[in-house]
Amino acid sequence: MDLFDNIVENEPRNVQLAPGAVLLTGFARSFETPLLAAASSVVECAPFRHLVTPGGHRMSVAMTSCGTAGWVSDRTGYRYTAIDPETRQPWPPMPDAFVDLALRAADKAGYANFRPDACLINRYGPGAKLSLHQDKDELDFNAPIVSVSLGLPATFLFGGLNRNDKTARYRLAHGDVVVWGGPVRLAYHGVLPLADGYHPLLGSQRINLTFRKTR
Ligand code: MD3
Ligand code: FE
Repeated sequence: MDLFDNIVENEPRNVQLAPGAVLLTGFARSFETPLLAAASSVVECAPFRHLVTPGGHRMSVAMTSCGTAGWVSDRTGYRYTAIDPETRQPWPPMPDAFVDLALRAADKAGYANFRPDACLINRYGPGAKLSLHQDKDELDFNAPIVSVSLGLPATFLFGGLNRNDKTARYRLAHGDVVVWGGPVRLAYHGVLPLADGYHPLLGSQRINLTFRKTR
């Protein structure tokens, strides 16, 4: 690979992964500083926690939320709540930098006027993974989900509408944004165990933001 190849490969691209799924490579890179500052302020009010699944397993990914709804799991099931059960306070409001980025990314992918009411923040350390699942706790499947990857790269698994459908693998790197809507909104997806590494801004972590319209 010569220098020219490298420049071309690092150019931001819009890639259609499947009908309804658009990868905007590097889209969030120019917003990394305000996004990470906003994420830190959310985490100060609503700390990361390892939720327990209905099956009783502690999730390896640490999570928190902001917006008027936050995602919660415990022995009784999964749901969105207005109150953070840990702090017993409303979830922190969604920072302007978050709303702005989600709206712009959705717009670029062809989904005008995206107004998320929840943002889940996932923190992966080395070895953390997310098993294959569907996001179906939201009430409005017409709205897309916008995901933003920050920090260490991860291998993302993207399947079909049935758990047993064949999965494709995509590498998601710092600043990559994916908009998931239309036919893939209910597709199975997951994240392979995070490989150890070092990112200049985030150290040995990956942070993923997912913006959702839950109602
Ligand atoms: C495809 N997060 O929070 S983001 C999740 O990297 C979640 O932390 C992963 O899955 C992460 O629920 C993946 C990409 C993503 C998010 C939602 C989707 C892909 C999706 C919904 C439908 C189809
Ligand atoms: Fe998901």
